[in-house]
Amino acid sequence: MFKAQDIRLMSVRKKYGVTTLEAERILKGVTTLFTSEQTAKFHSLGDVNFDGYIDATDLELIKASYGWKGTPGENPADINADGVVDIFDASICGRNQGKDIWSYFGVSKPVSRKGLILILCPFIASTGVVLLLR
Ligand SMILES: [Ca+2]
Ligand SMILES: [Ca+2]
Repeated sequence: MFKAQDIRLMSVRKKYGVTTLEAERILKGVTTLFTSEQTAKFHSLGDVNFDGYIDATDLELIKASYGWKGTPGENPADINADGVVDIFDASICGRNQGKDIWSYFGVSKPVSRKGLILILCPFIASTGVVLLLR
C-alpha cells in the first residue's frame, strides 16, 4: 500500500514523463493556486492524482486499486471516501472525464493584453516561467 503522496507523484511522473522533483513542482502548481478545500472538492469528482485534470490516468489509478478496502480517505482512488474502491468511484470519475480544476473554479489560464497567448501549464506555473507563443 502506497501513501497518497506517493501515488500522486508516481502517476504525475508517468503521465508527464518527468522526474520526481518535477512531479512535485507540477503538484505544487495546483496546490498553490487552489485552497485545500478546492483541491479536495475536485478530488471528490475524480481527480485521483490531484494534478488538476480528470482523465484516463485517474481511471487507471482507480482500476489499479479496484477492490481495495480500508480506512476512508486513506487511498486517493477511493474518491467518494467510503472505504472501498469500486464501481461507484469509477463511475464518478467516468462521468467527470475532461474536467479541469481551472475551468471548474473559473480560474482562467492567462491571456496577455497584446493578444499573445500565454500558455501556463502547472509545471511552468510552479517555476514562475511563462511561455510566450506568437
Ligand atoms: Ca488527475
Ligand atoms: Ca469508494
